[in-house]
Amino acid sequence: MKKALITGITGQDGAYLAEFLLNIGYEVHGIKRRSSLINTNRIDKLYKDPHAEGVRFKLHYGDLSDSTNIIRIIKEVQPDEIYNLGAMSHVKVSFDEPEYTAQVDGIGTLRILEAVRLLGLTNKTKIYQASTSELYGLVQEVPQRETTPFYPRSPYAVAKLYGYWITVNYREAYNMFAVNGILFNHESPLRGETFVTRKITRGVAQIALGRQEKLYLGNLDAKRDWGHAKDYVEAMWLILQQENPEDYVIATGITTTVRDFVRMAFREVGIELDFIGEGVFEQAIVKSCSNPLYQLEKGSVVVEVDERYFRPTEVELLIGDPSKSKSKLGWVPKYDLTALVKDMMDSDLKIFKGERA
Ligand code: NDP
Ligand code: GDR
Repeated sequence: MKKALITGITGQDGAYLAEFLLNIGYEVHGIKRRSSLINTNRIDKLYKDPHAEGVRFKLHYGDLSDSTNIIRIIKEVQPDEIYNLGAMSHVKVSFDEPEYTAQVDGIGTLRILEAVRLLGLTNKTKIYQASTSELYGLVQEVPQRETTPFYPRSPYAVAKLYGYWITVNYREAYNMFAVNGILFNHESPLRGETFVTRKITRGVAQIALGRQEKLYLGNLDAKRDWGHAKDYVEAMWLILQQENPEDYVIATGITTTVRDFVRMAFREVGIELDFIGEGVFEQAIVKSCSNPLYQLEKGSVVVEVDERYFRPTEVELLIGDPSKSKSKLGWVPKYDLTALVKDMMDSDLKIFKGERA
């Protein structure tokens, strides 16, 4: 039975990846941080009493800022595969916590690689590094592919740039199977609530149900290549199953503005919008509401721009070229953007109607 170790198992991707790996027969170990409140909501359904027989899902306390626990856990688990998904993953927050972000997202990656090397596991343990389309930052080329030059635009992206290159360096220096998945934005009903897509789907659900008047957002012009996290964790696994260690872009190849994502989410509940005004004065108002369940008056303002959500340096356009992952990995995503928005809206409506925890 193959053993996988996942850092960031309590996050969006960690939860989907753990479920996927358990379904294909892996023993899955995860590193979770100690917190004053329980932070395992996303993986609670995978949890089994460790006293029971044949349990294949195990959690260990740890933190990417502490090499000693990383070494101890890797020594204990002796994993065949490590998925390094743990990170301070919020771009805007990284401007407020730049040093911590560098410690965890940058040096944290080194801690994993070095632990595997020091423990003599270079021939056994394959390492997946969660790299990101944020590395491309300021547009150098579109669509962005494996060979596109990087130009990071946030402390988060700069930290991830270190993670990217230290992974490449350990691969070349020590002949390790250490690889980067350069994943473009991927979302789901499990997405953190302060990332823009989930903020929108939660906001739309609450507005439709009459519990909230408006949604405040930042840059509506930003363009992202959005896919579904369920599809993207399968790509992570495929990358580690290849004969040769190589880096891959995982993306849909289609880009959409934040404004259009808002439009699509409202459309899911039968509400059409008009956008009026420009820049910080832009607003979305209700043009029509065809769903009798939701009593929204024509002309009411449902979205406003608030400059507090602007970033000191923004990434305006991301669009990935998934040709290599399609041809070499045979990766085929099942969700398009419409299906993603529907999945997220259905889930958030259920949550706010009290039909789902
Ligand atoms: P989330 O923010 O949902 O999850 C991040 C995970 O990292 C959580 O489990 C979190 O723990 C954990 N974590 C945070 N700080 C530490 C630390 N100091 N030590 C150990 N663990 C820590 O992110 P996603 O699941 O969306 O993303 C997974 C990875 O992929 C991240 O590295 C992210 O940067 C990267 N990525 C994500 C993309 C996306 O669109 N989702 C695209 C490209 C890359 P806790 O639950 O306790 O906070
Ligand atoms: P991103 O995701 O920065 O691309 O990083 P996020 O959803 O935070 O922002 C996407 C775009 O939307 C704009 N935006 C807003 N963003 C947030 N969070 N809140 C708002 O109110 C808002 N209004 C507009 C942003 O300015 C931005 O342009 C995500 C993370 O998962 C990273 O960890 C990952 O590496 C990248 O995706 C790929």
